[in-house]
Amino acid sequence: MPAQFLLPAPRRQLYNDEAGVVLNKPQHASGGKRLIPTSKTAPPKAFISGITGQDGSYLAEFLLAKGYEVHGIIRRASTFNTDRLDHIYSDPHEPETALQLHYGDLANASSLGRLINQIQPDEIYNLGAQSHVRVSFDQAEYTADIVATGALRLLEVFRDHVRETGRQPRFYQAGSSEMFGASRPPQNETTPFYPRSPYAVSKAAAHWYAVNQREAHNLFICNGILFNHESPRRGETFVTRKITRALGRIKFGLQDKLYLGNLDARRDWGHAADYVRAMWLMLQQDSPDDYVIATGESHSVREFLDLAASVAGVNWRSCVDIDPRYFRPTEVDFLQGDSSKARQILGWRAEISFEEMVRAMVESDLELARQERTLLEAGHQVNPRGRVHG
Ligand code: NAP
Ligand code: F7E
Repeated sequence: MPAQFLLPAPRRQLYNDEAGVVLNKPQHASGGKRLIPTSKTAPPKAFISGITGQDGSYLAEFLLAKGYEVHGIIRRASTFNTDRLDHIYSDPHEPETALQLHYGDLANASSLGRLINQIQPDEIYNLGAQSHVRVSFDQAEYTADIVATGALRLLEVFRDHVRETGRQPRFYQAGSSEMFGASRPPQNETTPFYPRSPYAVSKAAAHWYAVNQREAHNLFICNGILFNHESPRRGETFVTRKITRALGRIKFGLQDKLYLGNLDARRDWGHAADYVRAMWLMLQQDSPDDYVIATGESHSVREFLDLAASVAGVNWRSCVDIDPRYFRPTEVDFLQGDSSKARQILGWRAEISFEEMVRAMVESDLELARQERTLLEAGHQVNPRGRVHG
């Protein structure tokens, strides 16, 4: 369904011209309780960069269910890029549309500033990123521009907005366990960063920009340090989805081989639906802080493959080949998070187990493959998706 985009009309004057710039002390400095929702009639508003991604779609769903008005930025693309949102998107001409999409890009600060000033969000979630670690070795400068400088652009817009309006919105920065890189597991908030890719270096820079803005300007900014989280909506070039997608197609006779890289790497894999709840919880606290979000369990890529293949009923040893192109120049060998702080302060814990997540992903990709097979058998031509390597 073609998506249409709407710029909402400004609801009230942005700047207090009579009084000049309003400099209210941020609420968190006095340990006050959360202000939003501001009234019984006005729903809280969230602004999400990266709304078309895996996490953005789960977060949008989560916030809509909580009664938020959700605004997301999408990039102009020559093909539709709102697949993950189509089920919650409604025509903006309909009254009371709670999800609104706007063109925007983390490379373009002035448009971000206009949007934040027009929307006046209560919560800003910066999830936008070139998020593929392997790709970041090929596109280091671009990755730095979007992941590190892009975060800084949005933080600067946020800071100006607070200063100029006296409003007290809150900011979530999507940090990553990749920042720990070569540091020994288990990793928690006190573990030193030792990034092993341009992506991880950029995320570490974004993390410190966020910490510095919080301390320098007394702003409500939280860094979530999230370990890997997956779902049936995971991008198809990340290893988990690459595996489940291929197993589905192999099962239905649509492909023969799956080429992978390092099967020994270990990751702490959770489910994205659990992890977006943690993002929101961070912004509901009295004071801003940084939190590790993880299951505490670690599995190798081989273990993931074993389990997924047994759910799919495929003998992976006969169809998986190792292709060195998927090795990384510098690998992150072992991630296992310790999220005791989030458990104690946020009351957060992962509710979906590793086994449940793998099963959900495999079943969803078996269904996709079944659809493809059915179309082929009915004589339709089907162009398989995902010809790009990753
Ligand atoms: P994802 O599926 O790759 O989504 C990334 C999102 O960022 C997409 O909406 C993408 O838009 C958008 N984006 C890319 N470049 C942009 C730009 N220049 N301006 C604005 N938006 C841009 O990633 P995810 O898995 O949902 O992850 C969400 C965030 O959490 C990312 O920052 C990621 O680095 C971080 N993170 C993820 C994990 C994980 O395991 N999933 C763990 C830790 C941290 P298009 O759809 O147009 O490409
Ligand atoms: O790789 C190995 C690969 O690309 C996981 C991003 O969301 O999580 C993600 O980054 C492991 C690595 O995710 C293939 O070498 C083997 O050791 O699924 P991945 P990632 O690099 O951990 C973090 C937390 C983020 O923040 C990132 O945004 O799997 N692996 N064979 C492979 N990986 C891929 N992609 N493809 C393979 O064929």
